[in-house]
Amino acid sequence: MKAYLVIPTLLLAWGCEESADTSHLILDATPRQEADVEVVEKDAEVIPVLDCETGFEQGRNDADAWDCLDVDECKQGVDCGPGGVCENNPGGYSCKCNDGYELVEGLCADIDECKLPITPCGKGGDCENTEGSHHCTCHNGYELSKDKLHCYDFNECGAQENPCGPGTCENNDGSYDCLCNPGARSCVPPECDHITCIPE
Ligand SMILES: [Ca+2]
Ligand SMILES: [Ca+2]
Repeated sequence: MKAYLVIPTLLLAWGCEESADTSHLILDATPRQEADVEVVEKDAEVIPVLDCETGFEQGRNDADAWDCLDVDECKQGVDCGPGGVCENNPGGYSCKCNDGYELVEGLCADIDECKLPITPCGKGGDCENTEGSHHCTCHNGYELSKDKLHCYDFNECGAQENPCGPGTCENNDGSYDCLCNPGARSCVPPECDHITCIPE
């Protein structure tokens, strides 16, 4: 729907003694008269009143014509929270959340990874939530990943020195077993400082 609004200042700007004929003014232009014509033309502009949809507002487009232009909500101070950035789009905007954040009621809020059914640390470590991430403290038999976000089983059998001594090492989740050679027996803490085989 379009309506039109005419700003009615034509006569006021011209004054009483001038002609209302614009072509006449241009032909006989003096600097002062040219200035008057400009004012008249500007003030006589017909401004349409546009019925813009939500997210748009009336303004001049690139071609200097009146149009419904997208409102950039991001430049109007939309708050996405500390963990996200505002992204403008036609007719609206969205909050793009950083890693470690999720959209909650329109804001990017920290994800509490430690409250997930299976925490990123797994059963091999304790989880501590942090803003935008989390930390893991790994139990014995587990090692921390380089990004410090996971605990993985440590393969004791892959170490340079066989922890079983006279026996075969078998890795398992969180520990390892020793299958002792003939003439050797299993020894576990606290008798020995680690799981190993000792001579019988
Ligand atoms: Ca977190
Ligand atoms: Ca292991």
